[in-house]
Amino acid sequence: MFKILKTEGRARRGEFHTPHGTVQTPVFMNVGTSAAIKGGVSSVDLKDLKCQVELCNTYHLHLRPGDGVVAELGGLHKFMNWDRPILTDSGGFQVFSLASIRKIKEEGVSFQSHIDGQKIFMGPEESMRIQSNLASTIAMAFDECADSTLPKEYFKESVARTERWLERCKTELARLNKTAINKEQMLFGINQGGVYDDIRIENMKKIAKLDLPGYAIGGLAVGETAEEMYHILDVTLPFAPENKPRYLMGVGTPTNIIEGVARGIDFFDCVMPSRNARHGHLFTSNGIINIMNLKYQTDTSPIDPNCSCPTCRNHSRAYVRHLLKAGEMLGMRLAVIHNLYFYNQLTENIRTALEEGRFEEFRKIYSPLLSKRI
Ligand code: PRF
Ligand code: ZN
Repeated sequence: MFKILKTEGRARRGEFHTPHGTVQTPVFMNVGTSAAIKGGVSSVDLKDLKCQVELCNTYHLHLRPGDGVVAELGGLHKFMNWDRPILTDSGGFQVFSLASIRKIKEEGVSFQSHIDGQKIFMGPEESMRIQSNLASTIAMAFDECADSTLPKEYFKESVARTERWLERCKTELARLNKTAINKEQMLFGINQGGVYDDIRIENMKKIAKLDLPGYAIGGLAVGETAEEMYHILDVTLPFAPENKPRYLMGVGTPTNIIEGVARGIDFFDCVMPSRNARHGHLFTSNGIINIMNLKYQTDTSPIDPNCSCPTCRNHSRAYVRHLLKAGEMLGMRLAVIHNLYFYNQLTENIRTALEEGRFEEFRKIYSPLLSKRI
């Protein structure tokens, strides 16, 4: 299902074949938490933004509108009118970051909804049932993304439990797939272990044996330094199956993406392009600009003269700045469109560089440049 077309050092240029079409990797997945990209960007817009995969969240869609409702409507693809691959995150991370947690037990996690406070229980089986109802292309394993400042003893216990949860996810999804909307739904495992090399490596060795269609690295970009994150990738990825895609969850800046690719990562996702856009932080080929800055008030040039996105093709910095300042919905939409296009274009440029054997050269120029505030 995953075909590596070319490599350069540890970096890979690949193709991931799914029932919803082929994904060209390295790829950036666009985050549509509640089946919507924040900033008023529709699934129709996403095609103009070169988006290949949309990511949705189990936790949010379970609370609203309810995965039963989505199943009744034929699954997420029909619901959103998006025919390309969809990846659903398992709820693990969102439960730990958004809900107020009551208790983590062997069976799963009890917590209170961040919307109305109702008491909910989610474990591996519940997460798989919800994701099966959502009928995404790729379901993520139910994991615990523990706080990286917790002691090693805690991680040992937590990772062992997440390993047992992964086996339960695999069993439950295989059972559900027999009668599901999407009978070919895939399960990706998630590596955890904080910043502890030995826990990360042992965990990766163990989960690699389950022969899943893909593997994610979770629990990073949660407060550790970029150097610590790169180090974990350096030591852990050699134990991930070579012929399966690797996904670095919730990462990151353009620099993090280039450095992740250099270490063998194939999939990325991050809220950064949409979140930053809403605050006027816009990515360009020279670094990050703050469009709210007074110097852009009468600037008639596009956000990035090298960008071919619908915003840059049609509107000036001065106009986008005015809209954001005035709190117009359109400002947010135009800014998000630009930033998402930038991320999708970045990964396309990385793919081209890999194809042409000049990724290291690309990395040298752009890794220090693209995440700098200018
Ligand atoms: N686990 C899951 N989703 C995630 C993460 C994780 O560790 C992260 C960590 N950066 C982002 N999204 N299930
Ligand atoms: Zn643009």
